[in-house]
Formats: sequence, structure tokens, C-alpha cells
Amino acid sequence: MTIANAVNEQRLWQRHMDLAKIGATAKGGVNRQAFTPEEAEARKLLAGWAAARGFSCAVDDIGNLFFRRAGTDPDAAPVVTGSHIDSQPTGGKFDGAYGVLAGLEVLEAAEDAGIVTKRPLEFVAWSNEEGGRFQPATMGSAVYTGAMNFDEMLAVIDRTGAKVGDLLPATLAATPGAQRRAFGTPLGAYIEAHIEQGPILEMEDLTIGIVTGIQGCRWFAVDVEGSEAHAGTTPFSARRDAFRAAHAIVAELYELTVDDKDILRFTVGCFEVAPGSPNTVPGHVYFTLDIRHPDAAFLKELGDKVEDVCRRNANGLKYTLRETYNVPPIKFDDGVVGRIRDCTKELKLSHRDMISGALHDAKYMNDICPAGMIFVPCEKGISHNEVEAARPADLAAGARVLAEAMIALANQ
Ligand code: HGY
Ligand code: MN
Ligand code: MN
Repeated sequence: MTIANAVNEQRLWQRHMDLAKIGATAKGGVNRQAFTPEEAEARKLLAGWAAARGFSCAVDDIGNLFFRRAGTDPDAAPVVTGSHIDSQPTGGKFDGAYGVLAGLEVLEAAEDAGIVTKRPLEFVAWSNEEGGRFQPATMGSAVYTGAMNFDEMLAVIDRTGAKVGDLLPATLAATPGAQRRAFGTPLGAYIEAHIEQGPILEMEDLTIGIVTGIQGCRWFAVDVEGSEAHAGTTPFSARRDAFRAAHAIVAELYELTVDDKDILRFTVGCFEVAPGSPNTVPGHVYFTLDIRHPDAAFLKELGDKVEDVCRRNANGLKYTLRETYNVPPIKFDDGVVGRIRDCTKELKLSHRDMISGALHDAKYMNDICPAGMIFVPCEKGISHNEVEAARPADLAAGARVLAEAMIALANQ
């Protein structure tokens, strides 16, 4: 039996439905943000499934959670797949969950088919991939490779002041039997499966996206300090209106980011006005910027203009600008990408090459080992939304490509 034949579509689908019960929202999505009790619960469920098949479990100090099926050479670096089980506040059932559960399916299919590999096979759930609550995103994978500093990440706080370092013990306690793994433990290769999160595969009626790279991304957080004042009595000349300044900054950035080709992405995802009373001139505004483009030079030039835009529009008010995330575009390993393409062709699945608009932990793995990604379609390309949907057959097709590619790499 080939591993592709052993991939079980129904089992893979049911695992998604079961995992999505943890943090389920009324609109059919999930709210399972990083380092919450819900995410810890999801870790336990995953660990139970893996233990039932005899896979060993390891965790590192930031909570990256690894499951291993042994190979014949215990000293060989594993072939690893995975993604994340944390979600956006209004997330879907598939973003991240698919990559983790496809990994579990590959290891289970290898068991079912009695396949022996030289290298161990592993799947991993990376910590805090989304970054919606704690910035930066892809925190777990970036700390693992050394691209981000562990101690600095422990000090990161959310908008309520909750600190990563204070929440980590509860996350780690979800898998008490796990071995401790050191950051940077070598990987032989890494392939991540993910829903596309965009409309191209569905529009072109294709099953597999062979991901050749990821576009670049820069995040900024801006605080503007004004003074509260009475909305009825304070003349404009006497106001220090934090909203008016923040609005001017954002308005100029929207103008700067007009792109006829619709390649550039620009998002103001958070915008908090304080104290939030109709009849008080706002004394403080906090907002975030997410800017993305596949061209490194373009992204650098545009991102570097943000400081100037803030200064010119702050209207004399004090502001602070912090860059919270800076990820240049990357290209995946030709060998891994070629392997994924070959396996897709052997399985006679329709496909195309594409670059990823979204970020993924595979970006950081690409820095330390040969890496690549597999995309499958999602309905109407909708993601970071509770209605996010994908078809069981497409999820299984992606898992089959992943399984064949991993087995091939695990015998190298
Ligand atoms: O932001 C991203 O692209 C990813 O979904 N975390
Ligand atoms: Mn994701
Ligand atoms: Mn996401």
C-alpha cells in the first residue's frame, strides 16, 4: 500500500471537526488565540490522538509542540511538517489546523501502511503563529530558529497587559509527559500544508498550489498622545486631538498605498480611541499597520516612509512608532519545491505554482533547512473569518502530496 492510498479523508475531516469544537464560535469559526485555556485544551486533544498511535511528544520552552514517529536511524534529523493551532479572534476551522492535522494524518497513514523510513517523521504545532494577541506573529518558529530572542518574547504583552512569560507555564502544563527539546534542534527538511487563504486555486479549478515563496511583510504599532478635552466647549485652536492626528496619518498612508495592479497589501487592523466617550476629545489613539509586498526593495522603501508620514501628520502631538515585525520576502528550496511538484504530478492532481500572500512558520524553517509549502483551495478564498471553509477531498489531496513528499525525503 502506498502512503497516499493510506491517507484517510474521513479521519482527517473528523479531526478538523473535533478540534474546531475547542474555542468554537456561534458563527461556526474558532476563537483559540495563543496561550489561552482553549489553545491548551487543543494541545491536550492533539497529544491524546498522537499518544494513541504511539507517537512520542516533545515541547520546547516557548511551547512549540512536536510529535514523532521513529525512523530506522535515530540519529538522523527528522522530516517535519506542521503549522499552528492558535487562531485569529474570529478565525476559521482550517487556518493552521489543517497543516497540523495533515501532519498527524501522514504519521497515521505511515503506521496504517506499515511504512518504514530512515529518518523520523514529525509534525509540529508552532506557538503563537497568528500574532493577533501577542505581536510579533510566527513567534514560536522564529524563536526556534534564533531569528527572534526568547527573553524578549517572554516580555511581550497583549492589550490587557497579560505577558507571554506569565502564560507559558499553563501552555506547557497541557502536555506534562512531553520531553523537553532545545531550540534549534536540527530538521532534515520541512513542508507545511495550508489552505490557500486566497481565491486563485478555486477560481482556476485547481487542487494543489505549489508554493515557491512568501511575500514580505512589515508591521508597525503607533501610539498618538493628545489631551482629553470637553467636546462642546474646547475650540479647535485649543485641542490636542489624538484621533485627528491618527486619522491624518492613516489617510495619507491609504493614499500612498493605492496600487493599480492590486499587488500591495495595506491594513489598519487595530484602531483604539481612548477614552472612548462621545463628548470627550480623544487623548490617546493606538493603531497598527500591516504592509505586504513580494518585492523586498519596494517593501523597504514604503515601510521606511511610515516614520515621515507620522511626523508630518502628528500636528505637533507626541507619538511613538514601533516596528513589531519585519519579514522580507523569501523563496523556498528548489529541491523541496521540485519534490512537491513531482509528487503532485505522480498523483495526477491539477496544480500551479504560486507565492503565498500570508505568512507561515515555513518562512523561518526555510532559514535552517530545505523547506516548502503545499496549498489547497478554500471556499471563495475567505480566511481570517469564521465562515472559512474547505472541502474534505481537497484537504485529503493535499495530505497525500505531503505524505508522498515526506516519505521520499525521509529516505534520503
Ligand atoms: O498574518 C499572516 O499572514 C498569518 O496568517 N499569520
Ligand atoms: Mn495559518
Ligand atoms: Mn492566519
